[in-house]
Amino acid sequence: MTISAEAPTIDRVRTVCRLAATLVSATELARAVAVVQDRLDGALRVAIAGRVKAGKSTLLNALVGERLAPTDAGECTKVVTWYQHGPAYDVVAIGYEGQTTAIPFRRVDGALSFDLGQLQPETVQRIVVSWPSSALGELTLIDTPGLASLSAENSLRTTEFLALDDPRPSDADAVIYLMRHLHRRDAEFLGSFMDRSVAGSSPVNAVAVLSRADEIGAGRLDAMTSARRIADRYEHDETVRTLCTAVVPVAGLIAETGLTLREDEAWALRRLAETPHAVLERMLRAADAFCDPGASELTVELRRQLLDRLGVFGVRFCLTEIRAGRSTTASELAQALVAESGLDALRGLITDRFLPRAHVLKARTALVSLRSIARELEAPDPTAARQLAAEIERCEASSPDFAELRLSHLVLSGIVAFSDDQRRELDVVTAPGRGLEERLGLDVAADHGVLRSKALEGVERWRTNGAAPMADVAMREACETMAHTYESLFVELHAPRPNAT
Ligand SMILES: Nc1nc2c(ncn2[C@@H]2O[C@H](COP(=O)(O)OP(=O)(O)O)[C@@H](O)[C@H]2O)c(=O)[nH]1
Ligand SMILES: [Mg+2]
Repeated sequence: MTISAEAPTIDRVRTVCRLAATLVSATELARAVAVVQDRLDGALRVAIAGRVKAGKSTLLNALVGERLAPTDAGECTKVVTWYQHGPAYDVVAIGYEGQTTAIPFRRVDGALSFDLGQLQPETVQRIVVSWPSSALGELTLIDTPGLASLSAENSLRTTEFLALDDPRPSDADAVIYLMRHLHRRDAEFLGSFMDRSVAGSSPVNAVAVLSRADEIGAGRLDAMTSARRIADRYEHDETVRTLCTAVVPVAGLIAETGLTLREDEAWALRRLAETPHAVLERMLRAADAFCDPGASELTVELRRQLLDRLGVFGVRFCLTEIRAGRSTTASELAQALVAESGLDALRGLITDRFLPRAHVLKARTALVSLRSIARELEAPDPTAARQLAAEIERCEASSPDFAELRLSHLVLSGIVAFSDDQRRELDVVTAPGRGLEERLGLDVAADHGVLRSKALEGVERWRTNGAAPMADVAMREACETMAHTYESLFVELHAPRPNAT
């Protein structure tokens, strides 16, 4: 089989999939190959990972803008759950043998509610929620039960899914990792998750969230500013830097409630804002004081609900907005909450870092899966297994996209020490979805000749860097990929372009 050098990476992987389908057609692996093929055409799969109660399900709801993921401690929070776009509302449980069972569901106060009924959680490999939401158009979000959860069994289910100490591939193309406080186990966990890939382990598909950011500073109004400072510190931490490229503070609860705020809740907040200042301050010191029956005319039940939906920080924030006359209606409060929550920064990371690379990240996950299929094929058919493995190698080695992914990995994980300027250059020149001029660091109006000489200069400079006596193998490889990248830009400049003169 030959793979054309020009074929986009995902098409090359499709070709390998077709070969795999032929090679395994008579075996039990046929279904596994079909799954890999299907997923190449589907949305990018982003897992939300982190310890139990880190705020994963709440953050997922914020990203979707609806309360779909259960945030209580019910049975369903113990099972890996996929939230994907679908033409109709549908919830199914998928067993380990691939068998599906429809799960009844309903909406209670706007929140999706479902339970496993007769099914035992240990027999369910995952739950799939299909929902006609535009937020799920490009992304399938995967909620995980959480590491070091209430029971050792839950942790096992998460590690199994993320394939930590298992040669089996992970189902996710990218990961949002939630951390409340950085401790060793978080770093270890993130490290092992990244430590499997087509091109070596890669921090290029992971971002971290400093979650429940509103709780930093015990409900004070400057919580998000403090959280930003802590997130910056994490982002510059040597260990964290090798594992993910960015850390953003997000108050998932504030975002979730902002996106689903009801008129009656806004009304209750406005009533509460009429309480004398001194009384309000006392109420906001602790949950008990807030719910003290004599403290306000609002029923205790309503106040409890407000606390559940907003936390102390969120209630204080809304009351301050109302008293200052900045936001009073439900839609104004909703907007202010979302803006304060930090959600936009996370959305920005997904849009800038994950989505433009979606096809390469999906191709990479597919190759990891195919490689594992090739290993399983070893026993029933060693010749076919070798043929498939060789084709996977060839596909990986011949794709500039994989080479660039590996380059980013080498640099971001600190294996190759680029200077800050070189890191910036790498970011610019490999930026997915950008124009040639921008990738060469030049103005859109730059002359063709200037573009060409800039590309050539890049090729020469990186070849020289790679030939330096101190450059080790990894550095030489990184410099060679940089040179190749400039070379391909040079070639592209010679390709006929619509406006080229
Ligand atoms: N104050 C505050 N509480 C949060 C936030 N995110 C989640 N929580 C609360 O923390 C608890 C656990 O959240 P959940 O999303 O179920 O965490 P998970 O176990 O990681 O899925 C729930 O009571 C949430 O209401 C947040 O951003 N701020
Ligand atoms: Mg959860």
